[in-house]
Amino acid sequence: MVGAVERQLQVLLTGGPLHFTLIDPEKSPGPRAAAIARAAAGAGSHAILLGGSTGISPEGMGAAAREIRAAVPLPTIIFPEGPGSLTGEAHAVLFMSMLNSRNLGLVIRTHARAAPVVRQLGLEAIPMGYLVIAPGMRVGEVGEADLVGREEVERAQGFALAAEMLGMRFVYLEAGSGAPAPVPAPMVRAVRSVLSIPLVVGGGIRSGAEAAQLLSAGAQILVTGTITEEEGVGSGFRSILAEVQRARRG
Ligand code: 1GP
Repeated sequence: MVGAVERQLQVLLTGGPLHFTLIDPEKSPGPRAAAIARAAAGAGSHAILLGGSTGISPEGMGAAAREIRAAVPLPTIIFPEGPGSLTGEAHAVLFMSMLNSRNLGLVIRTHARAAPVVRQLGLEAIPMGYLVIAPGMRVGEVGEADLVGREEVERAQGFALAAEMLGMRFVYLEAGSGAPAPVPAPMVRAVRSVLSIPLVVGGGIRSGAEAAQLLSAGAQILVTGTITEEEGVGSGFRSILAEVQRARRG
């Protein structure tokens, strides 16, 4: 069943592409997370994702989600690292399968353990296929990803289409947090061309120019994390948001 947060995102997507701000509660605990969220919302970001580090606790996640929800009216969505990321303080969780992991736990087995907890917490689950593209960075290593090469466009299309056929309602192409370059625009364009569900792109987006390339290739949701952890909501972040707003107007 499509929940309230997902419906809200669907409505927003009818107006053009969106931007999500990823905040890591380990690097930016409670009050700092809220400050980043406030600034990001002020700059026009559409949702807050909470996640990132390994070893996050439900308490840390809960405190950050609580403070963010008190600070901004945006959807606050868990971008889980594992069951330890779950807290009922958030609005929703990206219930995602790492499609190209060699570890079955990250494909489906952890989900079987987490699903009853998600239900018990009353969290909205947003089903998503998550595909790690080279270089993959830390999530590629920890996630034991069988990385999709940057030129392996048809392989990426196959995974994405399989996710849609399995009933997942979003596909996320991830280059890895802090990647030296984002997912290549030709791959984004090719994947988008076979999908009818929204395409999320993240990892290594640091400039308006990169955002513009990805948006014109058909990315519907851009995710950035490192830029705000390192620079706060500065000119780089604002230039990315300006491109998203331009695409929404255009
Ligand atoms: C990581 O795609 C997100 O999962 C964001 O990446 O930290 O490089 O912005 P960055």
